[in-house]
Amino acid sequence: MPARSDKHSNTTQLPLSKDLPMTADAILKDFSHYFGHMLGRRTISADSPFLYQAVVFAARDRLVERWGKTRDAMESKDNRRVSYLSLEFLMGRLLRNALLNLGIEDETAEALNRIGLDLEDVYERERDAGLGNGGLGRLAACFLDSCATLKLPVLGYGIRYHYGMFHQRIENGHQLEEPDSWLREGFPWEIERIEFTQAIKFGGRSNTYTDKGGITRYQWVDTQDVLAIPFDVPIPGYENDVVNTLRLWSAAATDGFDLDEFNAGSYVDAVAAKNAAENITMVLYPNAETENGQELRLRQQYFLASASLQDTIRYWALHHGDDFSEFAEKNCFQLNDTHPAVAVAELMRLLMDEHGIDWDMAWDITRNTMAYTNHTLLPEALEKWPVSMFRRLLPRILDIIYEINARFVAEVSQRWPGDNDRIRRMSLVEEGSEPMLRMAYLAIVGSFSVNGVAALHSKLLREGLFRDFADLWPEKFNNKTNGVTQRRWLAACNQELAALISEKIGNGWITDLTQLSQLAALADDANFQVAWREVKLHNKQRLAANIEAKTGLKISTDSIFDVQVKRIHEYKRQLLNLLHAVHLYDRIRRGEGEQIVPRTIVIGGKAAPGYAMAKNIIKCINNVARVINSDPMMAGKLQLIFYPDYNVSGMELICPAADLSEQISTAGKEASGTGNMKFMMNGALTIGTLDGANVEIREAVGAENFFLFGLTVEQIEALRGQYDPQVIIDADDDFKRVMDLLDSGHFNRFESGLMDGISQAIREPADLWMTAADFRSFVDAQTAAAEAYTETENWTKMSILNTAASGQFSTDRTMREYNDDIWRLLPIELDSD
Ligand code: 62N
Repeated sequence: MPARSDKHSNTTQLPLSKDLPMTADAILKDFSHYFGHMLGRRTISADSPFLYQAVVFAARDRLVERWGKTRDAMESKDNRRVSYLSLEFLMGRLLRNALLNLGIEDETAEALNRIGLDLEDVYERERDAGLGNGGLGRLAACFLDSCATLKLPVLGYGIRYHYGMFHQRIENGHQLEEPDSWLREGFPWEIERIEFTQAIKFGGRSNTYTDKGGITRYQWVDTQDVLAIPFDVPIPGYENDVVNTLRLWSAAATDGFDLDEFNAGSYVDAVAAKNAAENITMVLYPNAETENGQELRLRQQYFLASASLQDTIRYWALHHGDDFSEFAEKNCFQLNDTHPAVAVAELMRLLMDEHGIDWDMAWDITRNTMAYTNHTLLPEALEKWPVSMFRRLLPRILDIIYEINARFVAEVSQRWPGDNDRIRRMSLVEEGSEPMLRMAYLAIVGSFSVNGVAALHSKLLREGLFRDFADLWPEKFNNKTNGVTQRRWLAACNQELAALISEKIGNGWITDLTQLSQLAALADDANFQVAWREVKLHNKQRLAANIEAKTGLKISTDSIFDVQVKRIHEYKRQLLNLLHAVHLYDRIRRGEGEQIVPRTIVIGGKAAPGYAMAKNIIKCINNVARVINSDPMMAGKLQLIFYPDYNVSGMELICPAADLSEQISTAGKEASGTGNMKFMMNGALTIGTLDGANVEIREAVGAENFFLFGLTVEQIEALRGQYDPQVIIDADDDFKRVMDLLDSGHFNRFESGLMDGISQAIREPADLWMTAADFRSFVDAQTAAAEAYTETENWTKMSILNTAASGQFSTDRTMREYNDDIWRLLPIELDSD
């Protein structure tokens, strides 16, 4: 191939040698080269990190070839592209999915076999890339997989945290947080791109001057700059030769950083002070819903927004110079919640201050490129920042937000003259002793699209949280129900079920999940049912081994695996699950053991380190678990497991093994849920409330294949103000006994008072989560589920029907909808097409 010159910039392209073969021979040869020559190792032992690294390098070479071709195809077309801005990408492990998508899992396994190694052991060496808290971060990762598979030109922009989501250790039932130094042995997937480094401004002040044309312009001066260095991670599509990019920014000090603040004698101190800059990307904030206001967090948000926008504009200038007339046609920024919402003001600043564009044109561009996705209905979780903090850290950005607000308020008062209350409600600035910026409102005002993540959630946004804005701009609001990628959440994590499905209906479901509906015709087939149960049993055995390795507890696979894994939060109601566990314990103790269907309850999830109630819930679960698991009366009937350090890799073992999926949030509180979809896809039945995407799951699978319980959103709202949990408890003997057990000290013999907090929370008339209100219907639905489980053939049928009906919960569908309604991208056309 001849060297190719680039018409836009003064560069030439290095011709790649012939494409690398995808054979076991070639993979083994490359592996040996990396292990022996590059990493300089000779001794092969299964648990060596270098072995894992050498396998990654061999795979990465094959990705890099396709990466270059993808880039060439995009550059030659200059088509519209999307930047997905997210503070979190919860990628998990990458090797198995990379090999699956490249179509070389068998060849790589064969290559390693020849030198006596097992690819499965190599997979186990990889640490999770835990750059996210939970659903929001994992959704971003699933989106990237689907976009690459659909050949959509979507670039992920995030932060390369040095420390990802903390590891959870359980000691005497308490959660202890340990740092996740996931980069310590290196992250062989990434490629550092120092050539695209950007400078990010902080502090200083904003200044006006008059330009050559006599126009007043603004300048942000006397700043302390921090460098943003990008690290690229390849994102392969499924067997389509597309490789997209996840670009993660890492902070570094500039050479001049702070040096002038020290005298000549303090050179060493001055260099040490570079830490302040580099701290920006040190650690992921582990808050899943609230806890706001940390200055370092605002720095992270602005750092991501500014670096990513500058990178986009740098690329734009390569092709278009200073002509921004088509910028909005060719670019779109999808904001993953309000975390990167400061991008609205930052794009205004870059266009005006750095590129000389006037306000009206800059605003036109901004409002036609930004799109905002909301992920929460909890009003207390909406991000707000003190104006004073913005003034200190981002003075020029604050100017711009004030100007946006002034023009916006004028628009509102023109539409509703004299409606001062409405203006106060809608203002981007919340007045008070400490004025605050409302980031969700900034995102709405600055975007052309605002979406929720499940049908119910989007409806509640329009009618509740964002009602005033939906009145003003109804056309902006839309729904995009979440999904999950079936490549990771079925094909890779449940290979036995995947093989069984493909044997019957072919493997088209891997890129078209709706094909799973063909399984419905087999739901009554006796032989298929036997095979289906066999796979579930193997997956339960695999999880049992994993739980024993982690906790030392042996669990019985001859029981319902009843699973709730997700972040610990009051609205998700792990407490309701615990009440049911105590109720079963109580029944068995009172001699009803014969009537109890054996059950293993698994609860897993992390609590935000500052969320005392969530940490207390973990402790209480562990205390109840210890009593249950050590009581001989419970043997063969009931076990309660707290799964420690739940993460992406944990879910890959858990969701294939579950019989019953707990989705039990208070109606109107869970935006969507995505774990619910992973469980359904793997043949679990759901016990759930009418909340988030549960509503759509139940519609898809049919009410008869779903265990519904609990109050609806409307009933919850109607009950507020007259809710009296004590009356509910007193009227229900089962509930009374459960509360008495909790209050008696039975589960906390030497820890007096431990259960008081949760007991009081359940009895609290102002309990936002109304746990007691749903106790009876939850217990009844659990009883129905247990009875259904004993009818093995019918249960298997329902399980198959759940998988069969999960087709719409693929992120392939979600991404098609984003693309049809918001992004309007053309697929990447490779030369080979
Ligand atoms: C989840 F700003 N949200 C939803 F730092 N948030 O709860 C779930 F405080 O219902 C959805 O299915 C899912 O998004 C995907 O749409 C969620 O995971 C966070 O992780 C989060 C992280 C940080 C913050 C706030 C929320 C912070």
